Amino acid sequence: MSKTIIISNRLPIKVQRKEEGLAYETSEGGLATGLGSIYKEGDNVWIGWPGLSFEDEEEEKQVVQDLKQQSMHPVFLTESEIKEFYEGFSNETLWPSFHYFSQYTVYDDAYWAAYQHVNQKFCQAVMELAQPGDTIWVHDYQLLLLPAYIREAFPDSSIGFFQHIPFPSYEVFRMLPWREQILKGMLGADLIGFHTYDDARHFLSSVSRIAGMNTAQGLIDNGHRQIMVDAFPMGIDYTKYAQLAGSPEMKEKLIPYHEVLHDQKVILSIDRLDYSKGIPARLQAFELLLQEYPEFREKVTLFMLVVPSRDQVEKYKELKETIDELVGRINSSYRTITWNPIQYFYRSFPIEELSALYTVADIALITPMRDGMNLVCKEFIASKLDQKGVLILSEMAGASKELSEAIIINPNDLGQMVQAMREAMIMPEEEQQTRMQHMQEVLKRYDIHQWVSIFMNRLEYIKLKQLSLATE
Ligand code: GDG
Repeated sequence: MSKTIIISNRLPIKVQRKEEGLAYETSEGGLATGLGSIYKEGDNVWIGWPGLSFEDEEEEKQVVQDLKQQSMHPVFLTESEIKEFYEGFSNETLWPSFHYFSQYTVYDDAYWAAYQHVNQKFCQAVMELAQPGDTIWVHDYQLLLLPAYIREAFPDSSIGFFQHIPFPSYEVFRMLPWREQILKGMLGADLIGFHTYDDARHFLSSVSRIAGMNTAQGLIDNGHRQIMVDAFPMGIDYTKYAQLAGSPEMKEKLIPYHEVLHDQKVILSIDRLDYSKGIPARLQAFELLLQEYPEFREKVTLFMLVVPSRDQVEKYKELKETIDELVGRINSSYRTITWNPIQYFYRSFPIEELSALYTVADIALITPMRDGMNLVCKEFIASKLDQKGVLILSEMAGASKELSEAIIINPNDLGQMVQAMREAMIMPEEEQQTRMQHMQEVLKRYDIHQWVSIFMNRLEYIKLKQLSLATE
């Protein structure tokens, strides 16, 4: 019986070391939910890094056994691999480059060597568990070389690859010294998916110009196999967010918010700490709003959640300082005894609290400089049971391609962001509801379960097509 293997850098689990031993908490992330119905079935398995370094081989053996019960298989990384493969090549080379922050890109051969080595390590784990004919789905930019490594070991297997972050234009991608090896790595897959057609188009253009392959109609012929490239915009677990927002506990959760906020409008901003998310420009635009439209002072509060992330990396430390300074400056300039313009939190919240914020917010201000998709804006929409609320969304987020009823802005245009906030503050409820209804329909129809099933069906289709071409 063939099985399905999912591979991502991180396993959908958090491991914690407690006094009584190791504790495992399953992730509530969208991908884990969507793939839950797959990896937990039969012999299927999810391979990935459990996110901690362990003390000795005994402890590692324990982790292998514990995770096996939950259909997971760990790949252990050493301290230096975490530094060079994960923080290094993945987050200091590929991440900035693919998000069009080329000036931040670190070009380091040692990072590249570690990246190749760890991708091989993941391949070893696959080889231990896979049989020829299995279906394998590799996720994201940390594992771009893995499809080709697996292909070498199992030439006939079905391999899908999905990239969760943007794929940059050829002119940006070509700057990477390892561009050709990266493309060849990805081309080990049979189906290569991105969030948007633009990402897919950029990838195809790099394949044609760097690898010299024919890419007509999103199909690549590498001389042995036909490889399909397409857009699969990722959805969310819509029902989960709608149910959370409508749960009986939610009313109670909202009481303290209403006590503090009275009749103020709430603008919500939620992101991981990352320069790609455009947080400083968003703060500057909010400051301009208060400066240019004094009538909004004491009438609006910005709830800004920044979730700690990668704060060992220098660029992220600097960003945190910039945000702290901006928030301090704006609050100290405009606050009154009864009003604080920005409620700023630098920590993560339980999902129920997040849902309360989505429910209470009048406006979601999502203005990344670049974002593969952005799920926060979709979760906000799913939480709006009364369909009141306005989404302001950057045109640089993949989600803007689907959510055309949002107020779409260019995150580099502060003036436009100020006008968008003003428009959102005074938008009639009827208009809010019409826009929200359209966006909800799109997200309900194309949720995370649909996304998984469409990708898997397409992978099956291209595999059958390859077979029929081979027998022609
Ligand atoms: C990458 C791409 C693409 C946030 N704060 C808390 C919390 N979250 C959850 C949100 C949402 C998720 O984290 C963030 O998802 P995003 O899509 O916004 O961003 P990335 O993490 O950068 O993810 C991105 C995504 O992959 C999927 O393909 O959309 O473009 O960069 O689900 O709800 N969850 C909890 N507490 C928090 O404080 N529990």
